[in-house]
Amino acid sequence: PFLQRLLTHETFINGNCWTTFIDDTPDLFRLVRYQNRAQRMLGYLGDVVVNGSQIKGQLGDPQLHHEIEVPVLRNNSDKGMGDVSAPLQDGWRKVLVEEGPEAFAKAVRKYPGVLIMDTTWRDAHQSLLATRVRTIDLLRVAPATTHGLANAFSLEMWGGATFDVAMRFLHEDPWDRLIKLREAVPNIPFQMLLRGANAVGYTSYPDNVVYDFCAKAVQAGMDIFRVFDSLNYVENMKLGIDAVKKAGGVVEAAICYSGDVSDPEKKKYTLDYYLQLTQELVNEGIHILGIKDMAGLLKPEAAKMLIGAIREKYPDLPIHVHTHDTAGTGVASMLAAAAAGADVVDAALDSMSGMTSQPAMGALVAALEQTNMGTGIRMEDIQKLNSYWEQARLLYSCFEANVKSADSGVYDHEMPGGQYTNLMFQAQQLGLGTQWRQIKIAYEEANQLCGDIVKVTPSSKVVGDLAQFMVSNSLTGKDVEEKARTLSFPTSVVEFFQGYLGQPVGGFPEPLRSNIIKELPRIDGRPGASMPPMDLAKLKEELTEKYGGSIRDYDVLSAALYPKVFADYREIVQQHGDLSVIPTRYFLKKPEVGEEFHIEIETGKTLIIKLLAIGSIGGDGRRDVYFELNGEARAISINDKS
Ligand code: 3PY
Ligand code: ZN
Repeated sequence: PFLQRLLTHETFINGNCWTTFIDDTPDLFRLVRYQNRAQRMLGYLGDVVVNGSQIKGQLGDPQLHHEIEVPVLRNNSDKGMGDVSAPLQDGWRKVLVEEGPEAFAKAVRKYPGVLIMDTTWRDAHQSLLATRVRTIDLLRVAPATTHGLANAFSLEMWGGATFDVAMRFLHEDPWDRLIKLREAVPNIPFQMLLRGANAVGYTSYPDNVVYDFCAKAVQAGMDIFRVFDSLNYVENMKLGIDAVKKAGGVVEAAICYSGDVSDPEKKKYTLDYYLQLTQELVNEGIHILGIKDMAGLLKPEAAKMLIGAIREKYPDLPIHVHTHDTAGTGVASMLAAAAAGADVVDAALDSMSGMTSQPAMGALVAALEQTNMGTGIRMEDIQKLNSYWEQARLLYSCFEANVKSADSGVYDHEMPGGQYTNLMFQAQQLGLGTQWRQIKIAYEEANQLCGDIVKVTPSSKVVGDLAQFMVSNSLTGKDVEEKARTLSFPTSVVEFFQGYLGQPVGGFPEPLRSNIIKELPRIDGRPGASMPPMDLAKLKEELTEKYGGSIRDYDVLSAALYPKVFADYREIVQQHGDLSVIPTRYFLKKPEVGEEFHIEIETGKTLIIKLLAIGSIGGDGRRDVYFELNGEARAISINDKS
């Protein structure tokens, strides 16, 4: 095609071809690059045709066989929502951008109703669909969302597991997701989950990495950071809080909720404990207090007690409550929280809600409408957005964890929503599916062995790993205590007991700690405090040398947080280009022969592709796959792995 283009070029035909012609005709090179890009992408599609999708965790094919229909919302001009074909500028983000985090927090506190954070773009799919929702499907619903959820407090759309899963399993860039969505959604604040000193990772990082990460996140479009620590260890949180503040973001410092404040028998995580913790966070000058009920343990009465007590003591502090609907109490608990003085509560669009995800937005909004705590979100818009997510749920059906019902057993095992589906799925894959019940029992025991800790990423991984270790080695809690010196525990467990995550409430249980870590070093303060800063400038040089000049500061952070995951991701990009633009149906499943589909590789540049035929296998174990690409036939040779 390059030659063809050259030979048919007007200048060339007219014989005016001098040596600088090629330099003066950059179109030719753009063409080559573009052809190259298309070819590399066909390599991916061809591989899916021959070998099936290799996306980890995928079981079967998507159940949706057409493009998701994008909803069209009705004009809402009395709210300033005029032309629904363009993004809306009005919303809470305007207050934040124009007046800054303090004024934003004050305005939220003053709002007469209750505001909603929509978790559909982060926690909901992390909890139901293994975090597998791709940027392309978020971008498609973004225009409707800017209007439908214009009065939402925020959209949770980044952080938690989305960062590494994007690179690791979806082969796409998490920063691009943030940047592109920001452009599409100028009016609703974006919120992310920041694991304090663990940032978006599973371990502690040097302080400068956390600072730089937050600064770059704000630069790319992040607004509100829910900062937590997986052990409620305030020293770790202080770092995250300071990093967000310096970056200019809104600090929502979150208490992770464990136990049951309404149960006098539960003595560890009491109302007094949470009030004391709130005071410590307030001392840090936070903008908003988050109550992060990651497992869905906050029963309605407990919500009333906890939020009521904090509201009374801190009348000016905005309170934002998060829960999971694992036991089925989500809506009731959020209503109780709102009645007790919460300013913001979390929900997910109906078809992405329930069970291990957040409570249903429609139910919550409808219930709040009957009170004087309206959310400013129209029910009809929820229905329209919901129709998109109903279809998306089918598109991603191959990542469903198959949770079919509520589980009030969560009050005993206390598994966070995201981990529940994950562990259930892993148990099935490891052939331990029938022993799922055993895993839950072991999880409860493992938690007690660790000292009844707060369980949320990454501390929940420690308990989960220990539970799986116990089940696969047929060990009871008592066995673990007795044989601890001779057992070879998972690394995460050993490191937890060494103190690599921080200090748990009430300290480490002894003699178990000493028996597990033996002579290994102990960290008795904040783990990051003893880490030397990472030389990010040097890392950038190394990456640039390896990958060329396209390395951005964002990439440096991806590599700093996840060196191996980033390297693997880059390798796939070198091989196939940016795969995030492939529509999900063709990313996960081969097209039918003769089926035509489109890939917009950049604005205004679309590949029109058709699968023509699949060749027979050659002696070298390879097959040719024939595509039509923008009207031209292309053959791609693919190694048949079957
Ligand atoms: C995460 O850290 O990813 C969580 O979702 C915790 O709830
Ligand atoms: Zn959550």
